[in-house]
Amino acid sequence: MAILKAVILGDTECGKTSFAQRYTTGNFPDPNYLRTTIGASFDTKKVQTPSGTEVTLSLWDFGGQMRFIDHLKTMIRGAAVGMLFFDVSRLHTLDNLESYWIPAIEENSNLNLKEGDGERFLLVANKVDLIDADRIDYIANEVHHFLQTYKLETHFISAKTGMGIENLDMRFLEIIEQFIPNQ
Ligand code: G3D
Ligand code: MG
Repeated sequence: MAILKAVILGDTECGKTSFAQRYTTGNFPDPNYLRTTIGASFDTKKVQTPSGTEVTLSLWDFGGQMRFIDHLKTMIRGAAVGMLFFDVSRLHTLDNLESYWIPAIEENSNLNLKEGDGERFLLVANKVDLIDADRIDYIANEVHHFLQTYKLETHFISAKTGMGIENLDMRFLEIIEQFIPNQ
């Protein structure tokens, strides 16, 4: 079975671990048990692409502490696909994707997001349960830049309520299918 490496990147507290837990176990973790991720953690998940190919996804979740920067490099190396997380209630986390996380990917891999590899990633706008609809319209406008510049498609989700996760999952499977490494 093909193994595909996927990375989840973005500032701390954006809900990456909450999402990864829900994605691999189906449950939102009890915040009392959600400790700040130290270094990087990874989990595997067997998925089936739309055409029926089975793939083992190794999903890497980076903790975000800069003293573990070496883990970040290891994590990014060899990643085929991924998700870039920001928190809709803290929009500087969106800016940091462009100023920090996208350059970090490009420096530690042979991917170039502006030159087509943006299609390997999804932009994930998490915590939509915290904001109202007007605000979502405003943010949809802000993320348009990422679509134009990197072809990064945005998904609004709540790792807490589960909103938007089914769509994100379906779309991610299509991307996985497109980038399964040759056996
Ligand atoms: P990280 O892995 O990106 O650092 P975490 O983020 O998954 O550790 O989540 C950080 C905090 O945000 C946690 O709360 C978590 O419960 C909360 N959170 C994650 N996703 C959502 C969401 O969709 N909506 C809301 N409202 N909260 C979310 P604590 O209280 O532990 O800091
Ligand atoms: Mg975490």
